[in-house]
Amino acid sequence: MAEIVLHHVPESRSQRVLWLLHELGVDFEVKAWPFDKTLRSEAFLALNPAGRVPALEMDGRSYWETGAIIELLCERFGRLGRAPGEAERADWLIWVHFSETISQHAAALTQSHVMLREDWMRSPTVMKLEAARVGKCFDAVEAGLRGDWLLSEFSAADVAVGQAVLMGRRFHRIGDRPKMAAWMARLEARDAFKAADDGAGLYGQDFYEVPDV
Ligand SMILES: N[C@@H](CCC(=O)N[C@@H](CS)C(=O)NCC(=O)O)C(=O)O
Repeated sequence: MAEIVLHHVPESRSQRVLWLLHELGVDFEVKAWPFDKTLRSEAFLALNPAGRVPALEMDGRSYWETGAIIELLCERFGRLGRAPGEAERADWLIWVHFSETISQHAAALTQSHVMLREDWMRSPTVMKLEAARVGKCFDAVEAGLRGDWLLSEFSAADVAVGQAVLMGRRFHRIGDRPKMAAWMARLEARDAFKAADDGAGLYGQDFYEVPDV
């Protein structure tokens, strides 16, 4: 078995770690899990007691929480992070963890649009609000982009926020945010992005319209 094993559900937050591992150019294996009760099995809970992906086996233990895994991998491989004391450290941390803010809205919308099958189970008002909040997050990305990347050079912050935007743009279009649209095109042109594009997973549609309320 490889020294690093990523426990992964396609198109979920674990794609963020998959993409980063490809960017880092390290050897790893992927163990794919279905997005169902299997994540509550004893075998999976031993990897992440919260029953969520990603989980990453490395150095004889399992790590969980995407932001923590991103920090650990960048420290371990000495690339794509910003170490304490470096000028862009604070901004790097902010963007890496801001990806979770976007993901929380995308996760709520995924639950409403994809997981809850009956109309009575979902709240159109909440769905509309959550989609609008994805848009507010996109505004922050548009405002934060001053050059080609979120920081002065490409970093794991671009991977983190870029993958969160992939999830978020299923519910709110990038629209008239030209810097963000060009940045996403740059990200999607990267070999590591293409290598982490693992096909169908959580979603059956490219875009889910906001309910008319
Ligand atoms: N904050 C956590 C969230 C992890 C998370 O909720 N992952 C979702 C997939 S995107 C999941 O595994 N959900 C399974 C469930 O809620 O049962 C992280 O970033 O690792």
